[in-house]
Amino acid sequence: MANPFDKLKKSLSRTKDNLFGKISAVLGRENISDDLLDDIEEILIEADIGVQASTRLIERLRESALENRVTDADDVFALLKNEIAMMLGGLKQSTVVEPNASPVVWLIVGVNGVGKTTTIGKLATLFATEGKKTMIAACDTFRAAAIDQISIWAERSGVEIIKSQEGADPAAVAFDAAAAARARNADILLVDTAGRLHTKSNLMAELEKIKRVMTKALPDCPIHTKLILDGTTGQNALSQVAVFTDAIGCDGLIITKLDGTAKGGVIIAVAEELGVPIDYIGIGEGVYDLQPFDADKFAEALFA
Ligand SMILES: Nc1nc2c(ncn2[C@@H]2O[C@H](COP(=O)(O)OP(=O)(O)OP(=O)(O)O)[C@@H](O)[C@H]2O)c(=O)[nH]1
Ligand SMILES: [Mg+2]
Repeated sequence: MANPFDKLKKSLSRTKDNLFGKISAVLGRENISDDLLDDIEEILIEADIGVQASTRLIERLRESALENRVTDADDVFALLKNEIAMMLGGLKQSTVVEPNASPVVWLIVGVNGVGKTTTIGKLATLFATEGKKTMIAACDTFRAAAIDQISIWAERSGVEIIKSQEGADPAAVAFDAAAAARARNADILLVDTAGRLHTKSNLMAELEKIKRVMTKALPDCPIHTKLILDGTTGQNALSQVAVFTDAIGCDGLIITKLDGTAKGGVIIAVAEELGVPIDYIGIGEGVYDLQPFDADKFAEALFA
């Protein structure tokens, strides 16, 4: 298996080209000037880093250029790398096993197609290999195919799944899964949820109900809500965080599909503007294509 950092670098190569390839091209052209800084700012914004983070990065570059601490392309890259690592590093990740309270519940939520079910498959495999007793609740009962899909992932990762029929009440499945996880002494219960119902308010009401049932069934256990974002959607990811946070709260993000997209800069916008911790990133469709998010490594991979 490829070394994880090499894999990360390879996955981020399109984002990197979109950002630093373009910045390299303008830096080769002229000395640092206001015009050049404007060009760099435009590249940052176009690369989905967001206006707020781009403005801050340009301000830092301008200050450093005035003080003569940044004079050539290498200095510009070193400064951007450090600043980006700092923006990303301000976020704390959540721990999977918390003392004296098991199971820990992770409600996996997000709009349709972002990679919820796949991410649960990857997490289940990861946690199981780390020796954590992991279980899955199949609370996306909206489509029969969803139950089949999560069942395949459960089998692949060798973890137990609690499921029901298509059309069953997801909150009832959640209740059964909570009881089973407690009875089997599970360390972590991963809850798959629907991404689309008839309306958005239906979906939010359903997620809220699942959360309520979990909290009631496992009153002494930490119930986390992890929002899955598709890294290829760019700035739209920011509004998804706002919608889900308002409706049900969310204490961590998992950003998927960073492989093969040029829009991975959105992770910097998310960190700078929203401050919600990023727990993991998805960098492929395979079971091992998930990495804990590491700010320094991520920034390093963007410049390596
Ligand atoms: N390239 C890539 N594809 C991914 C990644 N994560 C998920 N996918 C793909 O995205 C597609 C949708 O994934 P699902 O896991 O079914 O998404 P979901 O959020 O559960 O979808 P719904 O249940 O319909 O809301 C699948 O084809 C996955 O293989 C990733 O990190 N990289
Ligand atoms: Mg799904």
